[in-house]
Amino acid sequence: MRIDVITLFPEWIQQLASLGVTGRALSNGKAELVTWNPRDFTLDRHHQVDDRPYGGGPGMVMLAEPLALTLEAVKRQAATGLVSAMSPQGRPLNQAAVKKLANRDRLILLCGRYEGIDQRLLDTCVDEQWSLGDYVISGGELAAAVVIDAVLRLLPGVLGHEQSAEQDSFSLDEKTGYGLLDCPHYTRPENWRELKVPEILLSGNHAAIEDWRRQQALLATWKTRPDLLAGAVFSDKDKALLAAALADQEAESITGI
Ligand code: 9D3
Repeated sequence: MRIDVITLFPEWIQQLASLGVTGRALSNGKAELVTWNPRDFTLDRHHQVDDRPYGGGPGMVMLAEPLALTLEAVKRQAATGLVSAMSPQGRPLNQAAVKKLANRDRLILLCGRYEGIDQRLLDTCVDEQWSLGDYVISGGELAAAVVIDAVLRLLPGVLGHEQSAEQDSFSLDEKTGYGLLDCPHYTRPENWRELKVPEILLSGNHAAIEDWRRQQALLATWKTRPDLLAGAVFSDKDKALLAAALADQEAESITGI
């Protein structure tokens, strides 16, 4: 996969090239990361990339022309590809969107700064906009970094264990059509400051362990992220596991154990 990132802070994005999963994917040649600074595509003496908003108001707006010239240079170097802007006005990113992005052989990520980008550039040169969610961050670079990390770890051969990506929370279960939060995890020691590892995980009974993990995942999702279960049609097994977990919880809250 080739990823082009248009940003006023290319060094932030370039850091990814040396770190963790993204670093490995890039050094293994599974992906190529190229950054472009719109400041290098300004034609004036001051290399101006932003200006005051028409109509007044706080902050600055990114100029259309340097971004258009940058995008034209990107496309000269590697034919076509959808242009994705990182923006608080975008569709919220989720794992289903990440999977679709990972299937492209090219990503062009445009990072906004300041109050935003001139709307005419968005209307004519940008194909889609992605947000990280309903909170404010200072610019698109962190969002692009998130997209790049989430996408690269889905590429074949990037993660150590091929299955890891598929087992993650939120990977929509093909069979049931709903995604769950992860179950709790434990490692040594068995007794840490008087806190024991759940007995079942030490039992060696793999079928029972699998059921327990599924049950814990269902319960965690039900309690913390009921939105992930909206419209879910539970299998009979999941229904039984969740009902039993909720009944246990109810009993605990009554008896206080
Ligand atoms: C008061 C209006 N603000 C819009 C919510 C102004 C504003 C805040 C932050 C304009 C731009 C930004 C910079 N943020 C991003 O570029 C951004 C972002 C975000 O702030 N939240 C979630 N996802 C993203 S992706 C890019």
